[in-house]
Amino acid sequence: MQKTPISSRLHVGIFGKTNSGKSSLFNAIFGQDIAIVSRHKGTTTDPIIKAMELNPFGPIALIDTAGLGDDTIIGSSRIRKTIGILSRIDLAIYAADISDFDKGAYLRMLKEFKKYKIDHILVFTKSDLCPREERQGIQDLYEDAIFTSVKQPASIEGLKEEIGKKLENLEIKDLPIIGDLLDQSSTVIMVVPLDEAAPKGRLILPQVQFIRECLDYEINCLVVRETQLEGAIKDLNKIDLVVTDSQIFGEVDRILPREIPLTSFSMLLARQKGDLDKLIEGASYLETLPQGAKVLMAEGCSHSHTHEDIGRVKIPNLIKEYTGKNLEFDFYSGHDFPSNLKDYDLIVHCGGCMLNKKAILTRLSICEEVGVPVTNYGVILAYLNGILPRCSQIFKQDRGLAYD
Ligand SMILES: Nc1nc2c(ncn2[C@@H]2O[C@H](COP(=O)(O)OP(=O)(O)O)[C@@H](O)[C@H]2O)c(=O)[nH]1
Ligand code: SF4
Ligand SMILES: [Mg+2]
Repeated sequence: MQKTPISSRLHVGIFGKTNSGKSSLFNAIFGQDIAIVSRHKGTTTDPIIKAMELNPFGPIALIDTAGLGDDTIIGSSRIRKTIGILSRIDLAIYAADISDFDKGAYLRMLKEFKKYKIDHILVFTKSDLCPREERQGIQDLYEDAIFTSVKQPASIEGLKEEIGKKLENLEIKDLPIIGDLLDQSSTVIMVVPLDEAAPKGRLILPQVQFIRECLDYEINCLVVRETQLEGAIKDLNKIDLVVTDSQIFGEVDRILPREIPLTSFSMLLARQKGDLDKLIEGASYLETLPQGAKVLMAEGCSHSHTHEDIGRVKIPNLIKEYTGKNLEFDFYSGHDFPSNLKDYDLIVHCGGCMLNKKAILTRLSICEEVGVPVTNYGVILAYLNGILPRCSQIFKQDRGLAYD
C-alpha cells in the first residue's frame, strides 16, 4: 500500500532546551536511533522529520528540533529554524530536563505555542535521575505533565498514548477530498490532461488520492482525457460532478452542459486543506488592484519544475490581461514566508500539495494579520476563466457537514 505522504500526516514537534533529552525522546518514540544523542550541547543542528505509525492513532510526522537557549553563535540560526517549525506543527512536546528545569524558558515557549495555536504536552525527561519525593512535588505543580525516562519503556508508551489522545481531539482534521460532497453511488468524471507537465507513466498524488477516496466512499469514478469527455457525457445517464485539472478549465467548461456541476482538483484540495472562502474572497481583489500594484506569487516548495510556468508565466500574464494594469510580480518559494508581506496588494499561493494543513492555515492567517488578500492558483484560474461561481457551486450545497 502507498505510504501516507508527509503532507497528509499530523505533525508532532519536540521542543525544549539543548540537552533536555529531545533527541533521546525522539528516538524512543520512533523506536529507532535516528537523531544523534549527545552529552554535548547543540548536537542536533537541523530539524529532523520522520514519518511513523503511532499506534493506534495512525500516521504522523515526528520532528526533532535543535534546542533553544543555546548560547553559541550558530545557535541563533538554529533558533530561527526551530521557530519556523512552529508554523507547521499540530502538537508540541516540550521536553524539560527534570534535574534542570528552567521555568522561564518553558513559559517563553508556551507563549510561542499560544501564538501559533498549538496544544502541547509538558514532558519531564530523565525521571530516572530524580528522587521520588522531588518528582511528586513537580507533579503537584504540573498535574498534566508526563514523566519519562528512556530507560523505562513503559513511560515512553504512556507518552505515545497521550500524544494519540491529544491528536484525536485536535480541531484540525483533514476533510475528505470528495467523500462528503457526493452521495454513495454518485458518478463523477475526472478529467486528466496528458500534456508535457504530466509525469510519464503515472498519475500525480492528488489524482491517486481522489480515485482511492471514490472507492472508499463508493462513488463511481470515470477517468478520461479532455478529448474523451464529450463521448463520456453521451455514454453516461447521470453525471453528478466533473472534476478537472484547472489548466484546462476553459475547454472543459465549454464542452460540459450547464446543468452538470464542474470543479477542479485544486479547488477540492483548497477546501480540504485550507480555507476556500478566504481564497475565493482573495480572488475578487483582482477587481480593485490599482495601477502599479505588487503581487506576490508564493510557492510552498522549490521543486515545482512540472508547473513552474503556471506560477511564473501563465497566471501573471492572465492577471495582466484581465486587469489591463501594469502590475509588478515577485516570486517566492520555500517553507517560510518572506518578511515583507505588507508590501503586497495581493498574494497568489500555489496549491500547497507539499504542505500540511497546519502550514497552509498558518500562512493564510499571517496574510490576514498583515491585511493582504490571498488567493491560490486553482481559485484564481477559475476566476480568470469566469467560471468561479460554477466551480464553487458544489461546495455551497448544505449537506449538514463542515462546509455550508
Ligand atoms: N539518565 C538519563 N539520561 C538521559 C535521558 N534522556 C536523555 N539523556 C541524556 O541526556 C543527554 C542529552 O540528550 P539528548 O537527547 O541529546 O538531548 P537534546 O540536546 O535535547 O536532543 C545525553 O547524554 C543523553 O544520554 C533519560 O531518560 N535518562
Ligand atoms: S503546488 Fe506548491 S507545494 Fe505543491 S509542488 Fe507546487 S510549489 Fe510545491
Ligand atoms: Mg538533540
